[in-house]
Amino acid sequence: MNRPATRILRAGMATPGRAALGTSIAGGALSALSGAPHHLGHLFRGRFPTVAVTGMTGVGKTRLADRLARRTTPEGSADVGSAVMENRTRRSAKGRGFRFRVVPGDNAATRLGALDQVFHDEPVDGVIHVVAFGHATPRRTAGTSGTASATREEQLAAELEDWSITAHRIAAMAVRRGKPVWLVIAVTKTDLFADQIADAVEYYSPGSGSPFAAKLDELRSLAGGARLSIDVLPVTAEGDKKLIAALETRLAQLSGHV
Ligand SMILES: Nc1nc2c(ncn2[C@@H]2O[C@H](COP(=O)(O)OP(=O)(O)O)[C@@H](O)[C@H]2O)c(=O)[nH]1
Ligand SMILES: [Mg+2]
Repeated sequence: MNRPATRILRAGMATPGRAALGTSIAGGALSALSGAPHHLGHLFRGRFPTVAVTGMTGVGKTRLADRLARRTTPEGSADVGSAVMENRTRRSAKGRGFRFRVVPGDNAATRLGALDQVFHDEPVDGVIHVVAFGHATPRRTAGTSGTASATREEQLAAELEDWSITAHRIAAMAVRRGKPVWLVIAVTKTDLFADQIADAVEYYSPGSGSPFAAKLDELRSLAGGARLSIDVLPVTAEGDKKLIAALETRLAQLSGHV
């Protein structure tokens, strides 16, 4: 379980230079401080890498983003599925951190707008695509009672459809962008399938021959290997905290924090 999951790192895709970032901030901060204060917000926003959190409804995006942002999800009050973009900020020591943009999983117009925002208008530095190996919590249609249910096969099919849409957006962004983009496939809810974690990681890994992998391979060839790094990491928002810690370590590496 602690063995590193599939990790594909492209040669020459070193982490963004910390020195370069520091220099531009230091230089800019002084002039902004003495000048127009409204520039400050923009300046500091630039310090934290932005991360899109994608994946279908009920898969565990909000929970995971809350864990990463050290925020407690209100028990009971949390509605599965959200139609609006959720923003979470993780502030860590030494002024490092992340801005997470949780893209709504529901196929509403708001989702399209959110996808445009994170992959086009204000392109993110990285993407956490959340999957749950067929364990997404089905969303009940408003006004109906009884438990919504879907088989694992149906869930995996829905997840695949969701992934094709997102993968195309990521490919388009990677092609357009001058700098490399990273993608982490976060296989969450592993507490629900603790004995199948290796199988799940395999299913979501490039080159594994699964339907999900086929789309991942397509994304890699569209985007170009040097432009995109892909990690597959098992996590859970409910159980083993070591898995979240491993994800955080990887995010820090990918963002040049360490
Ligand atoms: N067992 C378990 N349940 C989880 C985990 N992550 C999320 N959930 C549950 O799955 C449901 C959907 O999670 P949520 O984060 O709202 O999904 P979202 O629609 O993708 O934002 C909620 O009832 C969560 O409590 C996890 O790691 N393990
Ligand atoms: Mg949510």
